[in-house]
Amino acid sequence: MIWQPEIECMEQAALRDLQSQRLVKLVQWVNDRVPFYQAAFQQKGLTPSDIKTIDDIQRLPFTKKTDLRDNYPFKLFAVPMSEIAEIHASSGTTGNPTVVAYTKNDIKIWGEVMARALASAGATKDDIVQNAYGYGLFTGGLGVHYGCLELGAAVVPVSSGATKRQLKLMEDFGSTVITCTPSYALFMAEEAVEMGLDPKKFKLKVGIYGAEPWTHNMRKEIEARWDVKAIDIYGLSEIIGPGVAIECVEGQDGLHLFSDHFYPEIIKPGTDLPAQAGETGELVLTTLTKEGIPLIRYRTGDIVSMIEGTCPNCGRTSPRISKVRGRTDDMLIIRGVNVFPSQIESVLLQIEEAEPHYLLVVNRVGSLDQLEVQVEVNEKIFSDEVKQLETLRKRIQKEIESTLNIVVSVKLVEPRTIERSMGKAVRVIDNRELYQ
Ligand code: DLL
Repeated sequence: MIWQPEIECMEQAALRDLQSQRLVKLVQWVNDRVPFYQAAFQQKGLTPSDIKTIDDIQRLPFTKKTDLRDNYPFKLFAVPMSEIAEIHASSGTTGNPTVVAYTKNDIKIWGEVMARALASAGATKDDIVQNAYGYGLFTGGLGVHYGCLELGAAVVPVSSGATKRQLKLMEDFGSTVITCTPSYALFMAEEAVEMGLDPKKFKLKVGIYGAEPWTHNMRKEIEARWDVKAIDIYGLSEIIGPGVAIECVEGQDGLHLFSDHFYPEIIKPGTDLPAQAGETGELVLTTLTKEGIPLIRYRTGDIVSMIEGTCPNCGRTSPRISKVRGRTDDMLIIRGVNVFPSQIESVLLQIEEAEPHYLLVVNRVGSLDQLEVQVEVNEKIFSDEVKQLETLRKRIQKEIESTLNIVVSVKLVEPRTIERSMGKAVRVIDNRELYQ
């Protein structure tokens, strides 16, 4: 179902007009209210009247995560605190957290785009949505929650964790939609089996998974374990939270980006230059309608490609982004070769004997980088003879080396020894800083 067909299926020309109007208003809005933007525009010799259409967006300066941190906590807010309805923040492992804020109208728009997202995944008001994204400062829980209210679906605000209770509720309530990270979906399936339940027998029809990178192969794995459709949802707190883009259940082929609110550009990584049409690069987003803390040309760090044109599967006209391939800052450089963890995940998940649980550990030995891929195998394989395990280990090593063109070591580890995640999974431990 298309929640707002008059917008989601808008003619391209009308969409561009709307984007232009909104950009003009936004530039004036931040120039009048946020000294940071005023200074940034001045530095480029720009005044708001220079921005007349959406095509002028390329003249505007970029914003980055460090701008949010440097202006901690409230200096990028464009409205007085009396207008702010909700504040969220990233956990921020180092330095200041990233703070974001919403006016009442921003929350209304969040609910709307999330209702579009849920509908795109096939949810309706008849569904019971078990929302296992964390509630709290993380935007996942409340974002999905507002979307369910708007859609009219019954939301179960169970949050992440307490997995046994989670599964009991899922069974007793007959939840039809689950929302959580893909890694938590796998963990829940494992726990269900441990509890003597068959994940395929739950009433679930669809899972809406996001907040961390996951490959197509991981999708197959989750779909097979749960017998559900696995839909990819993308978003980030700085822009709104979940609800920036989502796949349609009809195609599961690219994530529809709600570009009437979030204007996308793709930039060649490491530069300020636009990528060619269809080329993979860094996603840059502008919040066209945000009041509380609008962001202009925000560098998300997420690596995607973009497909323009009407979706042949559902008819939405907004551009689609590919699944996120990784982040500019989680790309590993191993002896000069660029490696995304998702490339390794993709290889591992094609190997039947390997479980979808892995950890990448990078060390520096002498002056050389060494990547160790730890991967779990199941009970049956693990109890095999040493010789068979060694053959498997070598096979995995060869697959990774020939796909990625790097030398790696592979360590097979016992079932259920790699730490499970209820939120965003940690897949990489880079010890190289320790040696510097
Ligand atoms: O993760 C918002 C969200 C919640 C999205 C629930 C989807 C579902 P942050 O904590 O600010 O916000 O993290 C944002 O997570 O820049 C990406 O690097 C990554 N990310 C989010 N969704 C996806 C996805 C939420 N579907 C950062 N695939 C983003 C890959 C994703 N990476």
